[in-house]
Amino acid sequence: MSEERYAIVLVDPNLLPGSHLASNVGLACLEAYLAAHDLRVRTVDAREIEGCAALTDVVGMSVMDHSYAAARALSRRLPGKTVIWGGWTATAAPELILARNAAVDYVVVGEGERTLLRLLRCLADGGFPDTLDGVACRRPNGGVLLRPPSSFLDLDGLPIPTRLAVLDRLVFLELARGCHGRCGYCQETPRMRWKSAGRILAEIEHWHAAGFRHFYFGDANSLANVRLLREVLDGVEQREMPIEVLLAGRPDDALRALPVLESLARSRSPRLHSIEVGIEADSPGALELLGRRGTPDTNRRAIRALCDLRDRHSPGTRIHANLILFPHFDMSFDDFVANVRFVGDFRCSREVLGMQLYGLANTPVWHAMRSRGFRPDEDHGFQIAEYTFSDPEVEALFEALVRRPLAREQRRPGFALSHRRALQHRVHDQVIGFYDSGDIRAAALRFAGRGGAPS
Ligand code: B12
Ligand code: SF4
Repeated sequence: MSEERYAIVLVDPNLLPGSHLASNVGLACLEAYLAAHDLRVRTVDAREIEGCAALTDVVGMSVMDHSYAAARALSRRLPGKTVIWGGWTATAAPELILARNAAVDYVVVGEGERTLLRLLRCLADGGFPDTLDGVACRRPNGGVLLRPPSSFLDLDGLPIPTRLAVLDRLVFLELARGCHGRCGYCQETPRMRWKSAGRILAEIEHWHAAGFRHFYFGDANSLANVRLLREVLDGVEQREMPIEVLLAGRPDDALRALPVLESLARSRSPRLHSIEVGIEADSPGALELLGRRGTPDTNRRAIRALCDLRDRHSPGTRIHANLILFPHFDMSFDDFVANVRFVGDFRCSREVLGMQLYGLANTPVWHAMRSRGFRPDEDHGFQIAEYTFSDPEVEALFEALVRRPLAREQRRPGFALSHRRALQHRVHDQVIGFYDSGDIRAAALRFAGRGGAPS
């Protein structure tokens, strides 16, 4: 008797040495959706695909910048299969991907659930998906055909994601999709949609019944809809589910959500585990260069208020202020000094300190970088990470503080993410050193080998 075949095998191509497929929320949603439409699906990691490729004609890969090179190599090893890419990098650069990757047949752009189902049905019927929204493919006579998605999904209508939405006992729960932030360096679509409180509570009940207690209200926007957040937290309290929540949002949203956050900080069930706030930069100039709403004043008021809530009601809660030390190639030295002052004033955690801005494919920042002649790195989803700063003092400082030490680390055999993180910690220590010196500018200039008479 022949083994039953899969309509598609989904792959997370990101294979770190010694790792296994732990979690991927996108694939968790796709698995659940296809299964709900009676398709046989299997999800595997990069090592397992070789073993089960014979059981399917179609392989789907979830591609982000850090997994781009692995996805490309894997796709080449699947001759005779129909290869479909989806995910963030795929969505950002479908034309480039199809032009550079002969092994990729189709790219699904944006939300994958309905589009992938339609594409699989079309392929099973022997059709050519040139009329399907949200699919990019090669035209038979050359060139790429791209039909952007024409509508968004009703999030309440989607099935609850599978166990792949859980990483180390932490459940990643989508409250919304899209983001109205429109920051110039972000690939997120500006069209924002929310799940209803009832649906979110049903998901929490589902995972709670399965024994999970930690919930990441993810997607950078859990503070943006204050009424929804209140309804969800009240619902959790009424249902007496002893869970811990991790929240994320922008400073202005955190300020608007303060009353809700205050009652959450006071509550023992649900408990406020942590809040991650996107500061990104703490000078008006750098925020403007990033195309980011908000001001240093909102940044500071938000973090101060959150630290105050923590100190008064919930000492165990962690406040993460995400900041990019070198946030733009046209930044000034004063922008750097302002960032150091922020890190020092709030003793921001070294774990969330971003060292530099990355140009993500097809964002306004990326286009500006390209017009300067900075080169995309094809192995990292066309990201731009190598560039010079227009201010010579910033350039000298970046070279001494980040670029040269990072290059030295990367030359070591067995360079891994942990080495990068260790460097991030050393940079953080140095930043605190600049701050504690009492004259940030002079200390940083001295470090950069540019003299540095006190200003
Ligand atoms: C929660 C989160 C995390 C969590 C957990 C991620 C997880 N377990 O999946 C943690 C903290 C671990 C994490 C880590 C990282 N993350 Co993260 N993360 C997120 C965040 C905020 C939400 C992810 C999520 O739940 N999405 C909801 C799902 C449903 O959406 P989705 O993944 O896009 O999937 C849909 C479509 O893309 C598509 N699709 C996806 N795959 C496929 C495959 C096929 C075949 C098809 C057809 C369609 C398809 O269909 C899906 C359903 O509609 C996103 C931003 C966001 N809003 O998505 C960033 C984001 C995905 N992360 C990002 C990054 C950079 C990282 C890190 C590299 C950070 C770092 N420096 O370490 C690591 C990488 C870790 C790893 N190995 O994957 C970037 C990726 C950018 C890029 N272009 O690659 C994002 C977009 C944030 C950003 N704006 O920069 N992350
Ligand atoms: S607020 Fe965050 S998710 Fe929203 S557009 Fe800006 S960077 Fe992207």
